[in-house]
Amino acid sequence: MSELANQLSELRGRFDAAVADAPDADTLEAVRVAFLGRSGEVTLLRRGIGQLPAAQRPAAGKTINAAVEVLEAQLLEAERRLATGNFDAELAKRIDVTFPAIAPLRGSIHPIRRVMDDICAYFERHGFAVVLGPEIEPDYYNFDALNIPPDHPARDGFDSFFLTDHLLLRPHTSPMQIRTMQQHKPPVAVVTPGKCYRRDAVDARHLYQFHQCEGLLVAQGIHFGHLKGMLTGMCRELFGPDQQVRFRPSYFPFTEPSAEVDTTCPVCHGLGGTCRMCGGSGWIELGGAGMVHPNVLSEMKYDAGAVSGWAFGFGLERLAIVRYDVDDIRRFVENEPDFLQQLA
Ligand code: FA5
Repeated sequence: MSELANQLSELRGRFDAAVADAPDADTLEAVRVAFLGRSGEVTLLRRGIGQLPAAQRPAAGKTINAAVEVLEAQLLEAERRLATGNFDAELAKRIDVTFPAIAPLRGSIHPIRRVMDDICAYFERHGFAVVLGPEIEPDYYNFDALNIPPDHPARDGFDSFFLTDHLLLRPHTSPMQIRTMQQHKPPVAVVTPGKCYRRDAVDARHLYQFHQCEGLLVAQGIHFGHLKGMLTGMCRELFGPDQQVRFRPSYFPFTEPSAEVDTTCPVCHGLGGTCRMCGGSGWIELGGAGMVHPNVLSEMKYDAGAVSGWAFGFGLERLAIVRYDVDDIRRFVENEPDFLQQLA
């Protein structure tokens, strides 16, 4: 082997070891400079070609060029190896594949929907049908047929959104009493949940869009005791046996006698004072109820002498406030995931 070949072979040995030991890109660059740089060992060998006899120079040049190609390929390969190695090391540092996976966010049924479903299930178990009705109703269904003529002051209590002179967003679900009795002869037993709208100022217990569930039972021999029993049973089912419920005499043009149903305020627990939920009374109103007025039965061509009935309309948000111990009705429409998750 020529002297040049010997020198190259010895140099290769050291080059291989240096490349194999290089822990990072900077060291690798230093190896490149030491061997292939302007004053590197291989460059010095190339310069030595000039001192060889002319006949040997072309072969020596070829040998050195071939060696440079091999060394450069080796450097490239080492660079690639280091880059991938770093990536794997970074990956190992940042990702612990044994760490428990983050569970995906799960949706849940909205608390108002849950209350609605549970009320419907309770009444269905007692033989009632669930029916739904329109949210836009003529004033006849909202008022006239419910014994509230145009000049009746009770209309003011249902601060309504009128769309035209005679068409409005329903302020209560009671129009469904009328639609039910128009379509069916007695006996009828329905519950009808849905959205209602009123021009009420929003506060801890009022929204301008809320939900009610109406109930209507008309048959022979129905009396107030049946109403009281069914509504007390519903509150027990929703709230448990310890929540106090009271029937307070009240007035609705479409029922006689009428009552409002209250329960102990879930915020002050009946203490009143400056409680902003109950306004200091210690009670919050859940809904209205009463025996269907004979004028309404007659308007529906029912024989008021032969059948009697009761009706009720409860606010679902109010029921949910009590059931889930919520301090403000607005939480049900803010759709705050943490709040909804807590009640899921
Ligand atoms: C009525 O709407 C009658 N239609 C109820 C009724 C039906 C009486 C059948 C007799 C027979 P009232 O206006 O009181 O009644 O409303 C009933 C319930 O709806 C209230 O007790 C309350 O729970 C809920 N409610 C009324 N307005 C709002 C509001 N702005 N925000 C949230 N809930 C409301």
